This record gives sequence, structure tokens and C-alpha cells, in this order.
Amino acid sequence: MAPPSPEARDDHPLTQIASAFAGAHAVQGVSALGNGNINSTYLVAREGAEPFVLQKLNTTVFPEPQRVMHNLLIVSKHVEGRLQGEGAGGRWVLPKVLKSRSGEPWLKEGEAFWRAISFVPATTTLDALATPGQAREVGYGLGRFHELVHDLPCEQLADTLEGFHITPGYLAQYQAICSEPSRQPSEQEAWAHRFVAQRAPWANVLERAKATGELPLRPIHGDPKVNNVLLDASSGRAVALVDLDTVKPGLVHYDIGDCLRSGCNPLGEETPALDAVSFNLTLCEALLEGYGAVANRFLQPADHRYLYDAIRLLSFELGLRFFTDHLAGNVYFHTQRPGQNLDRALVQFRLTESIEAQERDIRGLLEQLQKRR
Ligand code: GN1
Ligand code: MG
Repeated sequence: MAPPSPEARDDHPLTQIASAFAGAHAVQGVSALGNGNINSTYLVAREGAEPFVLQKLNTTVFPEPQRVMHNLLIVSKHVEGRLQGEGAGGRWVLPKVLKSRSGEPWLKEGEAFWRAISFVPATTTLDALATPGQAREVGYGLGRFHELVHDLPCEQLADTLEGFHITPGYLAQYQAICSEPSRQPSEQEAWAHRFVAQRAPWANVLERAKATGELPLRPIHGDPKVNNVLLDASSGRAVALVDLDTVKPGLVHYDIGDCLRSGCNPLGEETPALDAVSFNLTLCEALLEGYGAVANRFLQPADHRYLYDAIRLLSFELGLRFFTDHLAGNVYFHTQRPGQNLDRALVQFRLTESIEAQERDIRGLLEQLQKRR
């Protein structure tokens, strides 16, 4: 028999933290799960009960983690009510928040903030999409989520991450960093600086529409990249949207743009093949079809007007966020190697260019989506 992994030892700190959420069941093992850029996530196996997911929240990013839990519990209760109302036919699963030994839905250990949620068995995730069938499911997953929360009053949700998806705010952070004395930029950095400067005047497009009341605030997921959609392992159908830390009032455009910039980039966010990065229209069409199948009933004409900008903006915005973090010394996104945030930024900027080059076709697809209402 293989020796137990170090994390499975009774006296290992991770095992002790996991035990606080494991009820009466002994913890058998703790292993890393997924590849999130912000929180640290583990899968905990325990004796005689289902495994569960343990997460250490990044409190630099989420300085008030109790607010995150507040939103998670509000959304869970709302969605649970909706699913019960639908009866057994509705295909959707909502991971449950687990309580720790103290009876609270978290565990504080010094500066660290831990929480646990149930694991949805027999599901898979994809880091990038390869087929229209997968894209349709990811789109359906986001539409289903929007549809389940669109009647939850925004006032009930706290702001868990101030400034999230406010592109002009990211631009201001970038400009502040650029105004500090620094070394001579590399060729790639100089290219990225020019890229940002050319698009800066347009970067407030969604915030302006929000400020004039043209686009309404609604509950949003905030981070619907493709690997946050759980797909049933045998049927491939979307059954859950996880990573609910950034659920808060916002524009559905942030979500739609984020899901498309992630779903229609078949090479993924970490590809080294920069010249081959492109926005895939076939995947875009399928993803929008899946989304529209559930979400079209609440999208308004004004929402449709800004969808192209949302797709272009969210890939630009993520590139800008990666680039700024690179210039700031990698303080926000986890990295595994030097230069990784610059490389990630270049991928998003190439994707933005590809979106811009296909503007007419993308707008054509969006018109079809609107006609299907
Ligand atoms: C972060 O942690 P993760 O991987 O779920 C980020 C998202 C980005 C994403 C890019 C709170 O999400 O906004 O789109 O990285 N989350 C936060 O991979 O900033
Ligand atoms: Mg996330």
C-alpha cells in the first residue's frame, strides 16, 4: 500500500482544519483541487461519508470574507427555494455550505479564513472548450444561473469585492503604477502599453451605460469562466456553476463577456502559442445559443445593444488586470513562474484583437440571438 500523503497525517495542519468540517468522520486525505488564481482549494476524503471541498479564502483579495459567506448563504437559500419549486425535473445542483465544529460556516485560524462546501460527485470541468456541444452546455450553465438568481433582490447582496469588473477603475490602477519610476519596458511590455493606450478612451463603455440607467444592476456570478461550470461526467450536460465568491450586484454583461472570452479561446488562458490565439466563432454561436435558451426571457433590448462591447471589454479588462499585476510585482493573481502574468495579459490582448477583427460576424451572431427571443 502507498504511504499516506503528508497532508493525510493526523497531525498535519491541513488535516486538522479539514477535520473541523468533517463531522464525526475521520479525514482520510487532503489533496489539491483545481487551479484557481485566487483561493487555495482542496478535496477532503473522509471515512464513511462523501468527500467535500475545503477552501482557504484569499483575504488580501476578499478582505471581508464574512461578506462572501453572507452572499453565498443568501444565494444558496434563494436557489434552493427555486429548485424546490421546480420539482424533480429541473437539472441543477447547488453545493451546500458546511458548518465547522463551532457551528459557524467557516473556521478562522489566525489570519486564515477557511470554509467548506459539499463536493458534486460524477462531474468534470474543462479549462478550455473544444466542441460546440461543450460550448452550448457552458452557455446553458450561465443562463440557468442567471435565470435562477434574476428574481433575487440586489439589495440583499453585499459588495464582496469593491471595484470588481469596473474597467475604468482598473485603468486608474494601471495608470497609477505607470506613473511610478520604473525600469525600461521590454519589447512585449511596450507593445502592451500601446495596446492599452489605444483602447483606454472606450474602456468606460459599460460603466457609462450603467450610470445612465440604460443597463440595470442584477445579481451576477462574477467569474463564470469555463472551468467553473460543472458538467455531468457521463452526459456532459451542465449541472452546476461553482466559485460563488464574486456573486454580487453587477451587469450581466460582465458575466456574458467573461464566459465568452474564456469559452471561445480554445487554446486557454495559459497558452504559449501567442500567434495562434483567436476567438472562435463556432464556439461563440453555440455558447450564445445555450445561454439564450434560458436567459432570453429576461434580456431586454438595451442589454442586447451592449453585448459586443461586453465580449471585447472583458477580455481587454482581464488582460489589463494581468498586466497591471505584472507591473505591480504579482501581488493579486497566484503565479507559478516569473513573467506568467505578462504572458497571460498578452494572451487576453491577442484575444481582444481577434474579437475586434471579427466584430461584424460577432454582431451578426448576437442579432440572431436577439431574434430568437
Ligand atoms: C480569477 O480564482 P479564479 O481563477 O476563479 C479572477 C477572475 C479571472 C480569473 C482568470 C476574484 O479567478 O476574475 O477572470 O482569475 N477572480 C478574482 O483566470 O479576481
Ligand atoms: Mg474565482
